[in-house]
Amino acid sequence: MFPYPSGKLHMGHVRVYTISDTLARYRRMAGYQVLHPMGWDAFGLPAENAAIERQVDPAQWTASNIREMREQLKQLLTEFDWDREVTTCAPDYYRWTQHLFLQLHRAGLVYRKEAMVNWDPVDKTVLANEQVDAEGRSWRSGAKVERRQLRQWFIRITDYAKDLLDDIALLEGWPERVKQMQSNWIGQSTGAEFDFRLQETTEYVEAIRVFTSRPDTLLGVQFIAIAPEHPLVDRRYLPKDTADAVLAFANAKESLQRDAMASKEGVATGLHVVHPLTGAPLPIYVARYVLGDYSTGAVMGVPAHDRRDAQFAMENGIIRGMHEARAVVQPRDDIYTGEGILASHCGIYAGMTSKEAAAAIVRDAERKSAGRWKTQYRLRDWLISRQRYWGAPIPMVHCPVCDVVPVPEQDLPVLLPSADQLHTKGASLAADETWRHTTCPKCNGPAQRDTDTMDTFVDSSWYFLRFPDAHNTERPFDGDRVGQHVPVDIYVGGVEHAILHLLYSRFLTKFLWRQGMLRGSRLEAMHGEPFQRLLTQLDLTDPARPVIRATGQTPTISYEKMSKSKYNGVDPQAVIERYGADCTRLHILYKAPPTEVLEWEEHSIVGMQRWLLRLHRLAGQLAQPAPVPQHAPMQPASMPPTARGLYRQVHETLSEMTTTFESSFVFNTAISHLIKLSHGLSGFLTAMDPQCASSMHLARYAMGCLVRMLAPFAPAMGEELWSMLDTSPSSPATSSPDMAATSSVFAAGWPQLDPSALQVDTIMCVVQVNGKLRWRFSLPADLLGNAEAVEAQARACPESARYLPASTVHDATTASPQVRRVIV
Ligand code: ANZ
Ligand code: ZN
Repeated sequence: MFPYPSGKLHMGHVRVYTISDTLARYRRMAGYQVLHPMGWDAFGLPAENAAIERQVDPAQWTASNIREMREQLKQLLTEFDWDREVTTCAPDYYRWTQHLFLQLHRAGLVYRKEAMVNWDPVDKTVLANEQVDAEGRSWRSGAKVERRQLRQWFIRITDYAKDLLDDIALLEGWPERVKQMQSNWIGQSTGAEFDFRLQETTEYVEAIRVFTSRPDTLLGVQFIAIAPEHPLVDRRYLPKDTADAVLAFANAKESLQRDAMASKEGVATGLHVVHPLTGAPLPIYVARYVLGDYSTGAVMGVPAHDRRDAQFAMENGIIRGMHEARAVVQPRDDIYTGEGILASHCGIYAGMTSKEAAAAIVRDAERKSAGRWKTQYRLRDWLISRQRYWGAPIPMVHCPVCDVVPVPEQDLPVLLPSADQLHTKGASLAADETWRHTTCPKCNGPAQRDTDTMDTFVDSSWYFLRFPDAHNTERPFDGDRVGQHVPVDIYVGGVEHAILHLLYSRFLTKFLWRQGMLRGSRLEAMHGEPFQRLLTQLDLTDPARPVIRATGQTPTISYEKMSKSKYNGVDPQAVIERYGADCTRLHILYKAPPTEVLEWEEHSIVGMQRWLLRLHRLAGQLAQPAPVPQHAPMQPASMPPTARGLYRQVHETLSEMTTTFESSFVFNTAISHLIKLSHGLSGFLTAMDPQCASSMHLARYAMGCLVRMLAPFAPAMGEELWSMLDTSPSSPATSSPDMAATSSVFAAGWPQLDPSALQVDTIMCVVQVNGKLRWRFSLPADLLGNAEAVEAQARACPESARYLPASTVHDATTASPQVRRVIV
């Protein structure tokens, strides 16, 4: 995930980019072609605020931040494809963001609608929620912020709700938790909708539609509650004697703050609906607990079975008790939210179970065209308008004659005006009258540009698709070319993006794939999903707690969030300068697996530094004027036991490392295996005869493997040690990128695994009699799988006389490759 160019790398960045760099380096060593790109999520509010505070141009501020952070990433020894660098605030990028906006518009997925925003009446600008302080004042002008309805641009992501939900099943390489978060955010809810016809006829509104997850409770409806934003809340439709009070209630600022406390507040409209099945009249209330932007913005009030409805009904005197209001039989005169048997006063539905009743009720309502089954999603359409300067301008023109007209493709990009106005007139493009003024692309008459810019989530919803074709000047990318590269094999980033960024990227990629703008067989198989594997770093807002496996207890944990704000002086640059990039990289991966919280303990980085020094000494001991051996001196079977032990350890480590890089990503354990291997090698060196050529050969071979396994984590040390091992005059003493490729450890490739090294001679067997573990014995490995021979071996043990009289051996399954279980 590309970073926001705030100006300085923080430790969170260091972790993410060390992981991706380590993976990329491993893959390259293993023979893959790797596209490991980098870019900048460069539009957005912080740059604009910094610009206003410092009286600079946000473009310059951003560019200098990018320069600094690019340097820092290089100091971290990350190897990115800098020639594919993508910067979202560059016109040759945002031109394509605007192009994609127009594609969405053409496909009918963009529309304008009124929405509520924070309005600063002094600066005459819209404020983000973060710019309004606790007293509701503007951070900048200090003015009391107003809530205003403004026309805003939306993307109809809800059209994709079902696909976005269903296709989560295809995301096998994603963490379960992230998938759960995606699924909850989309929030599918199944139930029915019912239409309640208005009793008092109004010309415009005929019926109020509600969504309910409990159609079986339709017979218990006592009132209808609508949101303050509901279209019925309009002077034209309201009775004269209630209109003032209803409008005053609905327009009060508090009516938009929905919290639990507000649930009982409401006002009667004086209007009524007719129950679709019984014909009974029911009052309509405007209620604060009804959300204007969920489903239809209206609910059927069932006090006997819903707590909020009950609270509202009691408070507003709609019912006296629950008895007459219940639909489902309940044990006490109380609110009962479960399912049950329909109550005796429910006519033909009495006695049915909730399920049967729901089916019958929906069927009957359907016959009267007053109801139907309905699947509802919590997901809202994506509000992308920002009344801010530092973003991609929305490529639309407002003409008094032709209405809203898209900017023609050949006129893209709609460039941002200069930032001069920003310091004097406020942060919205609306302040720049010269820029605003334009001609209509349709009728050539005078017209106005749209002054909104796009949410930066639009910029970041497609940047990864630009990397494989970063210099395309004709299109955002070539659909076939990029279709070869997506889904992205591994996407590494913070879990704070687990919802919105991933959802928007999934949506946009699916859209492009469905439109035929992206084509590829893997994409086909993944239904246009953008990311095959997702590797997320835990954020401290995460409520999940680790559990100690052995005891099942929750450990006491202390941690500090590593963000810019709570950063406690851990400046990666200072750490890199002090300990070196290799040590910093190793340390950050060693301290915790990527999905867990990282606690920064600078003092423990010293241990890592010492280990690297020890490796340096080892390489010095093993230096010879000869190439680093690629193979062991002889077959493992003919090695003496200590040599064989070292050889096995090399390959066990190699096998662990490969699994780590390919699938588990548990880098801390991988690094501890490397450390153990270095201890094994030191021990072997101390014990071996320095004159023995084949021992020396093996030791150098082992060190060569160790160095190659270290290199993805610690690239500089990897190169250094590799060059030390071979001191022949023809080979360079040190390596640098422009030297012959063969001198680099990365060109040496990933070591080859020798499976025969992993073979073991004996296997530990446990004997379990009637569920009790009785004894262990060691079994010759070649008897594995031969149940009779295993049983014979078990019976030959002295313990068998006591525990295994004449019982039959039931099972001789393998519990693990190392432990054989004999169950009696
Ligand atoms: C009647 C009823 C009876 C309800 C009952 C629940 C229990 P989920 O499952 O989260 O989708 N509802 C519908 N639209 C609403 C809105 N705009 N604002 C607030 N509440 C709304 O929730 C669906 C339930 O939430 C609906 O089912 C409705 O209350 C309420 F025993 O209808 B129910
Ligand atoms: Zn026009």
